[in-house]
Amino acid sequence: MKTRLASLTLAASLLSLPAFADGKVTLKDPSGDDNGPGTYKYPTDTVYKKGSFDLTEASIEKKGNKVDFNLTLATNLEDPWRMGKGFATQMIFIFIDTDGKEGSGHTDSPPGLNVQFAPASAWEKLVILSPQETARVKKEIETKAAGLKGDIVVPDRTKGAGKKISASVDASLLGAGDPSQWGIQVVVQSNEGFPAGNDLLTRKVNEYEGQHRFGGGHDGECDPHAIDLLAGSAKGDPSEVKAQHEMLKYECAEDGSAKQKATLTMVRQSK
Ligand SMILES: [Ca+2]
Ligand SMILES: [Ca+2]
Ligand SMILES: [Ca+2]
Repeated sequence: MKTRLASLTLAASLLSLPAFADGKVTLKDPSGDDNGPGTYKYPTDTVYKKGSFDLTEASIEKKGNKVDFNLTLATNLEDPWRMGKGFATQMIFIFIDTDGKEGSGHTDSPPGLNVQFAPASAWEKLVILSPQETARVKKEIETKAAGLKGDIVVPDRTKGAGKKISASVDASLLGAGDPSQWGIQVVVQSNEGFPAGNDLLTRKVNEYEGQHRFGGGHDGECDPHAIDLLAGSAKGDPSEVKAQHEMLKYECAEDGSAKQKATLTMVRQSK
């Protein structure tokens, strides 16, 4: 009887512990899918070398009172524009659903991405990794995404080395919780120092690619300005390419506004 009770108690305590509650999550993405909904092309300038916007892994780990972010791309980072942070052309958006509750959080995104989130994937926090000065990124958020600014975190330092863009932020800025339990979406964009209109330092996708414009989309704002993102089970499986293309499906109205915006969902660490 005593043994049975003990094993029941053990079973109960195991059940209450979420699987993989180890403070760390590693999500993988297939390579070669840096084409948004399947049609996007890189700008023609040689600084946008092959693989520059191809995400292969996103790792988030809580260490003490810090949360470390490591994003791996398919090619070595370079700093052709002398930004001083070890990378230049990339800009990474990490959306975090900390509570997993339908309808809780933001379903919109900062201007320039042209995506929305499904209500079940509404986000609580967004971490932006940019090669721009932190002060500039914060000022852009202040003026262009005022309604979201309380939930956007810009790390004090972001650096690129090898194929990795890394940053660390105070865990308190991301609310409570264990990264292995979060819903996460990572959107790869390109750092644009001279953003058009109200775009938050993002590079436009047009119908035809140009020296500093992605192609294969639409000249209006109905197309998602997202080059790569996580999808499916985030294990790097080839099926995730199709899942990404599905997620980034969009429809344009005649005036170039969105008839149906691309709607993103979160991915989670597989149990
Ligand atoms: Ca990829
Ligand atoms: Ca466009
Ligand atoms: Ca992808």
